[in-house]
Order: sequence, then C-alpha cells, then structure tokens
Amino acid sequence: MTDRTGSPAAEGHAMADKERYTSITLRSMQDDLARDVRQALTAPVRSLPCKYFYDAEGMTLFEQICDLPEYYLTRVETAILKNQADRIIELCPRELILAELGSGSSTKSRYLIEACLARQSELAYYAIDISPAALEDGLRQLLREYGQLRIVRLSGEFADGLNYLTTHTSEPRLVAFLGSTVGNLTEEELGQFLTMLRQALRPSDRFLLGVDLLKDPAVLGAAYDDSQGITAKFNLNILARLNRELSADFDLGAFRHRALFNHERSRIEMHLVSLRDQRVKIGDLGLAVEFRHGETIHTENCHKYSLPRMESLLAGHGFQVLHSFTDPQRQFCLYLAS
Ligand code: AVJ
Repeated sequence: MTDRTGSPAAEGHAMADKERYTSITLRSMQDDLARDVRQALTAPVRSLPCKYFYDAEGMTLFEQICDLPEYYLTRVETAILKNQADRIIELCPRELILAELGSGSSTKSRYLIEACLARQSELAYYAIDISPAALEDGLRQLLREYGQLRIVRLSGEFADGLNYLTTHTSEPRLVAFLGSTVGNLTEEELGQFLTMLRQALRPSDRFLLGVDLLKDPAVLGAAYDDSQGITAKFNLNILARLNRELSADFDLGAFRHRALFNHERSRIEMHLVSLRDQRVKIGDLGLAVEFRHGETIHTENCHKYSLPRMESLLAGHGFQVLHSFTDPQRQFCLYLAS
C-alpha cells in the first residue's frame, strides 16, 4: 500500500493542488482476474463476475448506457440527488467526510459535494472503486471545480475501502452507494455486505443507498436490452477483455447478449448465449472451455426491490432509515440511513 497523503491545509488558506489528490491502491484487481475467471468458467454453471465489466472500454460503454433513452436509472437517480442533496446533507452531522463505493466516473457525487461545501469550508471525498486509472479524469475535473475539495482515490474492493476509512478517518462519514450497484449483490451477498457495513459505521455516520425499484418487466427488459445494442456490446466486452488480458480466443460473433427478468428472484439477469458448439482457449490459464449450442455464461444480476422489502432488509441489519427519497413515478429510491 502506498500512501501519499499531503498534510492538511492550514485553516483559511486554499489547499495547494498537490495536496488535494491522493491515489492509494488497496488491492490490485489483476491478481484476482485470472483466479476468478478460472473458477467461474470451470464451474458446472458458467458465469463471470460482473465487476470485470469495468475496464476502460467497459467504463466507456457503461457511460453510453447511462445516456440511453431506455436506461432511466441514472437520469432518475441524478434528478433525485440534484433536488434533494441539501436535505440529505441536513440529515447528516456537520464537518462531514464523503465516501463513495463504486464511484465510477463520480458525476453524481458533485451534488453531494456541493451541498456539503455550502455548509462547511473544506471537504474530503474518498472515491472507492475497483476500476482502472481511466476514472481519474472525473476526479481531476471535480478538483478543478471545487477548490475546497480534497480527494482520496482508493482502488480496491468495497471491504478494503471501508477498512481504510475505519482506520484512517475519525470525522462523521456519509457513505454513498449509488446507481443501484447494490442490485448486483445476491441475497446472501447483500446480507454479508450490510453486516460488514453495520460493523464499519458508527452512530454519527450515514449511509446513502440508491435502489432501483421493482416495476413493469417490459420497462426493465428494455433498460437492459436497448435498441442501439450498447448493452449487448457492454456484455460482450467482458469476453473481449478476457481476449485482451488473458490471451483468450473468444469469437465475439459466436455469443449473443440476452437479458431476462427472473420473476421468482426479482432480478434482471444478463447472459451470453453460445450460438454454436464451440471450444474456447484461455491462453494465460492454460485452459480450454467447451460451450454447447445454447449454453449461457451468466454475467450479471440486477436485483429490483420494492420499498417495503428494502426497508425491512435495512432494518433487519440494524439500519434506521431517516428518510427515503423517490421520484414522482417511484422508479428509484435513495435511502438515507443511520
Ligand atoms: C452499474 C450495476 C447499476 O445493474 O443497471 C447496466 C450495470 N448492466 N446495464 C445496472 C448495467 C447493464 C448497472 N449497475
């Protein structure tokens, strides 16, 4: 671990630029990729962990998804944040620090940053993400816009980031987990995550959770299978990434994107369907994987929640919901909990 944190600025003076940005690698994802891919592709039911969507190419495609007419999630959540950021911050203690899990390109965090800086003279923002350096652009942009902002970029898993916060910060924290990324967790993983978070947070801390709500499956289906085929490209990019990074020889034309709504589990599932019997070599793993025609690789789960269901999950893990902010159509919800 490398720590290049600058010393805090003297009170009343603008912080020097070099003191305002710190990048800390808590865990290198490259080590995990080979191991995880081997495990996931040799299991009887093939899958790939969705966290591997987000290489530089995947980030670009995801940003295009966020602008798609069918993909309402980002627009609706951003609108709620924009309208409610002041109220959210009012419900948090003063002299707050902001931490974001899965910060991605950090575009939504600006509303929280602005609301904080309207109330306090300086702010530290901890951006926790597993994605590569490509994301630095968004953070540098925030630094240019907000002279009183200090950013610590933590590269690693959520658990690593939360650990870091526990051991390196003492101020009250607002931990934001936006974008319905929580939907990627299975019931079991969500339980583990909320347990870990409950242990990491103190009574003065706050948790802001962005949740996509259960709705007409046709609306959900369109959001994950858009007419321009961007989501299909995003899904297939995970195979392209294995070609690039693990010397695999996936034929991207021999797999097709499929998104389906699983009613029983209340989730959209993304799969890659093999269009023929085929054998794929993953050079760096010394591994060959056979796919039958019609066999699928399960690449993502996106769970959708009803308001009562998420409230009871939060309450069941010791969180008290201070306020839930929804849009007029109840498509999306931001929970502020303590
Ligand atoms: C970033 C996980 C919230 O589940 O909606 C978008 C990812 N996958 N389209 C989501 C995604 C396909 C997205 N999350």
